[in-house]
Amino acid sequence: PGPTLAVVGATGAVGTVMLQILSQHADIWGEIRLIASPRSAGRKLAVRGEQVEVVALSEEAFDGVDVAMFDVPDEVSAQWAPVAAARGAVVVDNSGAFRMDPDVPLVVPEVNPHAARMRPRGIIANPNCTTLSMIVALGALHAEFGLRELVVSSYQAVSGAGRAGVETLRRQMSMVAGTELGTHPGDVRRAVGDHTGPFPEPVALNVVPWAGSLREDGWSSEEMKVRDESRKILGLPALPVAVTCVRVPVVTVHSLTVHARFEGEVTVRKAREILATAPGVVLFDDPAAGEFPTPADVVGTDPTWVGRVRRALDDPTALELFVCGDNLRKGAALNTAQIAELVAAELM
Ligand code: 11C
Repeated sequence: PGPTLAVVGATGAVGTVMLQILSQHADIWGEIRLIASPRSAGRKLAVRGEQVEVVALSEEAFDGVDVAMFDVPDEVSAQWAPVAAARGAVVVDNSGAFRMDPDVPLVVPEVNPHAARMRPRGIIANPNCTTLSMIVALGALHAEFGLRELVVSSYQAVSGAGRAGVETLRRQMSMVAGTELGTHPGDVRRAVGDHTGPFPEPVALNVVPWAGSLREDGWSSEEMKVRDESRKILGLPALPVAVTCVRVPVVTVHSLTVHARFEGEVTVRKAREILATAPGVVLFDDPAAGEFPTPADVVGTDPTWVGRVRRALDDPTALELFVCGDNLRKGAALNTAQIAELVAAELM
């Protein structure tokens, strides 16, 4: 039989997509063990067409596990990923706990697969979903043109904040549907009252220029992650990155506008050729025909979709792009599964 895989956090928003992906990909695993908090233990979940009982997180739950995919809060990963690694599992962790640890590689299989082999702590980190929603396309352009600067704005879906984010948007939408709200200052806020869930402001009929927690000098944690993680994945530790993260009323799929400056002059023709042939990227860019990616079409798909490819009007070394990626698939569960599959290939 193939290696034993543990899925830790199997019942969450990302865990649910992980089980779907494991059911869709080539079946390389022996046992798949589902692990979650004691609250969820005993539940049965479908994976590979079978009902599997969820077991509670404990040291013994990792006995015999070769690869463990974690999607749990940072503090749970910080405590339990080293436990799983000490028991012999290679951990692929989707929290923020280890991403910037110099002894933990941060891996995107299309961009830096070689990094997955150097893992002195037995832990490989999976990037944040906002970084992942653009980095495959940027990695392809960097390989050809040499990236020198990034300026990005995100349009992030509520499922980035987990099930609570989705429930909050759905509830707020039911509160504003069929009304004339959105026409007077504060009317949407009064209508949704306390029901803002994980967001600091109403997200229905609104956009919120905030994701994550407050960091130094007014930056958000999400903005710092996009900067730090992009630098680490691309191997450009001094890359200038300016980023503003914004939450929008979309259930799933993060979008970004990207201004990318390169070493020398670029052409749209060459950029389109690169994006059209890069693994994991789909170029969907014909504005004359009304063709550009939007979350409503991209949701549930694997690739990074790129449209609106233009050369900067005032800088022949820079490109403007609009990028969409499913934050639960490539942004989280799919990239984690791809890394786990790289490790499994080493073991077999
Ligand atoms: C969001 N990207 O959309 C965040 C959630 O570091 O993995 C993921 C947080 C992380 O809110």
